[in-house]
Amino acid sequence: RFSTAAAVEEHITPPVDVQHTQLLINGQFVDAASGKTFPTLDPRTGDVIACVAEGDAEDINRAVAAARKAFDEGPWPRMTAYERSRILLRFADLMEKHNDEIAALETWDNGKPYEQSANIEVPMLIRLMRYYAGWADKIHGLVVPADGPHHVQVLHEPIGVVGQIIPWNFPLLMFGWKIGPALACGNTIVLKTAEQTPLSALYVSKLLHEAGLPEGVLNIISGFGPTAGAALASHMEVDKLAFTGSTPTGKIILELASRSNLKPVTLELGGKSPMIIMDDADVDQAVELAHFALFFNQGQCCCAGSRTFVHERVYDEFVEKAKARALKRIVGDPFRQGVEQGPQIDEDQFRKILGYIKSGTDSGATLIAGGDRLGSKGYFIQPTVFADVKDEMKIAREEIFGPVQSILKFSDLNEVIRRANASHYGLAAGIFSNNMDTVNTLMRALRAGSVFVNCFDVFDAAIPFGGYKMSGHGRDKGMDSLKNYSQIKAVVTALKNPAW
Ligand code: TXE
Repeated sequence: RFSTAAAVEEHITPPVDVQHTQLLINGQFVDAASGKTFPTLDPRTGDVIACVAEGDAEDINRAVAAARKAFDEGPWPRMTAYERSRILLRFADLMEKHNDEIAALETWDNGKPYEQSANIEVPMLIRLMRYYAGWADKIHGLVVPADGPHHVQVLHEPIGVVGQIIPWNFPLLMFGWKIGPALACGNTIVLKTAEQTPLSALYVSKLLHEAGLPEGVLNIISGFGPTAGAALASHMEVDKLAFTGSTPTGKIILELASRSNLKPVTLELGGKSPMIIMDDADVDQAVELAHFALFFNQGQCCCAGSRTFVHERVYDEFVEKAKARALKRIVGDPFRQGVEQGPQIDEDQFRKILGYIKSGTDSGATLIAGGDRLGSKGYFIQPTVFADVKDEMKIAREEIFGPVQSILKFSDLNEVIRRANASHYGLAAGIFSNNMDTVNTLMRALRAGSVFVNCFDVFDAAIPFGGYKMSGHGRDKGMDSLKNYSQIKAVVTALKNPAW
């Protein structure tokens, strides 16, 4: 049984005030040059939370000029790496102090359960900042034993002004994945938040300045993709661009970068990740893991395990139990204790998901749970499960980005490898098995940037994350992300006396 209508229609007042709605340029909160604002909405109701300054090309110009000056003349790239590291550590401490306010703002603007924001996501952001603070003074070059009478050094330098564009599904974590490595390497930044979720990045950026970040190093522009985002991607003074979002927008970004100054681009895009349940599985555990892999964050994860492949020997039992688990999922106001699923982010996503549910039914998949909205306002959707899904159906090929599980049957290992890899995407894959040979075969054969074995969505700061194929290029998190934000300089010095 779904949670009662009351759980999605009686709302708890968020325990936080909105403090910052302006753009952050050169260390100051300022209005947009045009004076325009746009509303950011509460996904529980569709009501306006606050009106936020709407940045466009002119504001991107102002922010890039500030970041350029901070890079070319400011103290940031010139201070010692240890000093940069200490600022990031102080930032982490301040966020720890304000953990619950930050979490409340994130939940209000995004709709994710408060318990998830407060106990998982804000702590992960804090851990991430400490992780990159630790890297700041460990990024060093090489001395290379080249042939000939030369002393050869390879220096790792910051790349310059970095443009970053992030989505709305994990507003704070995406903010951290982007700014952490860029700051540790000594770059300056112009970051555009998603139009659906501008609030939490502004709040924590204020704390970062309190921690000692010099002005102009981090500039935050709220605004829309085709205006502010496109201006950032095509800016001639931006030295590198990092993007997380949809595959179609990733293509546009790459084109804008190549048409302007050929800035290098890293992309983290969509996915259609397989979650493979083998026949040796404990079915109860497998159901729970596959449920988490898909439904976590209202199904709004780029790496969601959105094709649940189940071995034919355990298929019937799995389907029955997956249905029961989905029916038990607690949907409601995300500020309510114990709620597992809040509303989807906005009307567009809500309609898109309901469209996919209709497509699943129309194409002959068996709807075994959910299938409709929940309540009469806001963007709540029933946890939905389809069985008997076939590879060629739209729901098995395209990113739904919502609480809709698709279960597919398979009968042998080679078959599931072929079918799991038959996707333009390659972001993640899950394996559930205790058979070492099966796990080893699968984890080597699956073409995905993350393979989770008997777990899913483990996002620790130290683990690199990114995609194969049309899921993007480059890696966020881990030491690999530092490469995105470093320039390499070879210094070759002629030796007068090669003997020494
Ligand atoms: O994404 P967009 P949307 C997928 C998911 C979702 C779909 C659409 O399937 O249903 O994308 O979501 C900025 N130039 N993902 O429309 O458009 C935009 O302002 C420059 C997967 O929200 O990619 C926002 O800041 N920037 C994903 C960011 O791009 C532009 C997370 C993401 O928006 C732009 C989110 C332009 N022309 C959605 N157009 C993941 N990989 O995690 C838009 N933007």
